Amino acid sequence: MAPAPVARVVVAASLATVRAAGGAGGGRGKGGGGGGARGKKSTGGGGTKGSNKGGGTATKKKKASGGSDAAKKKQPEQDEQQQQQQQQTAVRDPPVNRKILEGKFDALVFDDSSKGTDVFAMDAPHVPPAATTLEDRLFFERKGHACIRNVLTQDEARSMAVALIRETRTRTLLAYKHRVSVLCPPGAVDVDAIESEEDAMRAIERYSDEEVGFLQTFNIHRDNYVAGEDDSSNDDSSKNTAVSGDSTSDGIKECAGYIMSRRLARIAAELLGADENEGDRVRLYQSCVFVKPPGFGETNWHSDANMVPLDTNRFVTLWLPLRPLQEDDAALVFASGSHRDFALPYWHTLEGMEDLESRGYDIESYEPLDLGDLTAHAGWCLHWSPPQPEDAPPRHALSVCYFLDGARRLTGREGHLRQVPHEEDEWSYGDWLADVKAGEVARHPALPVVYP
Ligand SMILES: O=C(O)CCC(=O)C(=O)O
Repeated sequence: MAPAPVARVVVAASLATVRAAGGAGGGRGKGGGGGGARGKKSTGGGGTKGSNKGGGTATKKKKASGGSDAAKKKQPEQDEQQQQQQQQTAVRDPPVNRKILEGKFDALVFDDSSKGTDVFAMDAPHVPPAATTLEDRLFFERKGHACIRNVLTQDEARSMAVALIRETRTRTLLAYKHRVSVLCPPGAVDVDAIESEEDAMRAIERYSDEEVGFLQTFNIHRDNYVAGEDDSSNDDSSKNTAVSGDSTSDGIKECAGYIMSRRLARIAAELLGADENEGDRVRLYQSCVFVKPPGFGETNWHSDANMVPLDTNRFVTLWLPLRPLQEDDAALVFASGSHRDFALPYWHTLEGMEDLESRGYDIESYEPLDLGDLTAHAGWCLHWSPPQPEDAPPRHALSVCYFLDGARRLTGREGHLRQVPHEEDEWSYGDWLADVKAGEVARHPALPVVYP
């Protein structure tokens, strides 16, 4: 049975933030606008999931300090030029980080059979009901989100949390570098030269007006492919120099097992309406561990599909807290029905979606959440997360995205801004984008079938 969501007291603040951050326009971490160009803060539309300095209010605080006067004067011009270049490139073809791609999947023979694991048994007697009820599915269809509890036993969830948090910690510097790459204007900072978290925060303080809302560690399960006996192909500098020596091949494999589990994928399959008898298959799009340390800012209103270079509505994200979350912790908050609001992205440009308040969405969330519970949201469902309180422990969550096999890579035709994905997740889709031509069905080792 679908648990009733909790209408949040944050309604006013969150809608104000919708206005400021621009709602569905960008990614979760940075005010984007205009087709996801980087380096320019949105001014009332097109926001990203990142976070605006000023945390949770409608007013974005301008940065008080940072950078020499000369640098400050030069910056807007550079920003504008870079943004224009970026948009031109983006319209032709979404950008790809070739550096990350090179060699990564060379060793993998891709036969497209299911790579889903049974690390969480599918039929053991102790297993709580892992699949969804009809009510869950109807609820999800109407609202665009749902909460499914006890998907994992406490023991299963705890083992998964320990493994994921351990591997995520070894990638903390990498996650800070990612924030720099998302929040700072292109070319402003040499991300490879960032050697510490402090370096990263200084760069963000200097070059960005946004506050850091979270740290993102992408696709630990994909590292599995390169962390075995032969690491020779794994020579990408920006990524791997930031992974500390504590990361182990066994640790990565364990995480990959959890992320690619068929128990989780089955829930996604049911919410996506996949019909096994019709040969429907579910692909893993991306996994991400989101960390919100105490005092980190909000996750902007955004929809995940806005960052996905695929032509599909059949996309779902499962979000699992890696410790029990209380009312004060930063869980996800959803704008109910927003996934069906076809007119929102249709009539509004990415920069002009400031009209959300008048659209009358119910704002709902599900805390408290226990270990083993998850929330699910549809690709186009707007969601947000408040800042993590200063006096609370860090909030870790695993987010796993799936799509129904058959989706095509967006064509990115000129003038069709909606077809150019926001770049926040480029480090993730850069692994496969160049191998799948525009308009082709997205099938690639980096997008493995995980169900059935
Ligand atoms: O955990 C967060 O703060 C953001 C997660 C999110 O936006 C997602 O999983 O889609």
